Amino acid sequence: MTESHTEPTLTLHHLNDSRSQRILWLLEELGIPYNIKSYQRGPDGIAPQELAQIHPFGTAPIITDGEITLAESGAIVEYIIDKYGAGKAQPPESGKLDNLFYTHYSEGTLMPLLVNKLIFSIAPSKAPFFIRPLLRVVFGALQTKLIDPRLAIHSKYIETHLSKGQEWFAGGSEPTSADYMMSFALEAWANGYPAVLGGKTKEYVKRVHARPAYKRALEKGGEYSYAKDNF
Ligand SMILES: N[C@@H](CCC(=O)N[C@@H](CS)C(=O)NCC(=O)O)C(=O)O
Repeated sequence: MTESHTEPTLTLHHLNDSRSQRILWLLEELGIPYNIKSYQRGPDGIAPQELAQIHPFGTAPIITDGEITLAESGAIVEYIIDKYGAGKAQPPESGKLDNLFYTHYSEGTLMPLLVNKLIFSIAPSKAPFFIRPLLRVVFGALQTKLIDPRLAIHSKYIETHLSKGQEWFAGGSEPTSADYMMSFALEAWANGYPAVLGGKTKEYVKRVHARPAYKRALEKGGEYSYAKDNF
């Protein structure tokens, strides 16, 4: 009998140092056959134009699967688990609400705060040199008054949740959509601004990084700045 090698229909459009790393981790955990097409950010950090030819947003991740083209990592995570999960990555009954909450909270609230923090930190250095001192004062005040107090609230909230003695956000024995979504936000936070993160949260990020599937995802995706555990 001859072996049949059918090409996977699913392709992940992967940008270096980006949210598409969480999709790679998911695909490796689930053991789903997939193609990967890699894109590199330019020197300005912006995604290359080729990504906008796949989906008008031009951001990562994007997947294509037969006729389907899908952007937005939360939608992609849910689509893949639903279509290819074969019963894996499901929360226990007791963790369904947590799974729902953390799956949406990551991109809905946490990532916008972290992205604002990043923009406010780097904006002054992008301005003409003579207005940089003024901008440093303005953006510094915005961080201190607006962003940092909120990040402190969110850090405490996440730490309290992860202090209940459970390994994963939905409380089961394996990662679920909540973890695929929270992993990127927390590893980016741990690498950029670790001081305010709690011990259980840091342990959680290290737990994600220790998964064999996560390590395989790193090999497939190439250089990724947020996988370092030096926090
Ligand atoms: N909420 C979207 C955000 C997508 C997004 O902003 N992706 C970033 C990478 S982490 C990107 O492609 N940035 C490059 C650019 O904006 O040029 C998602 O979760 O997919």
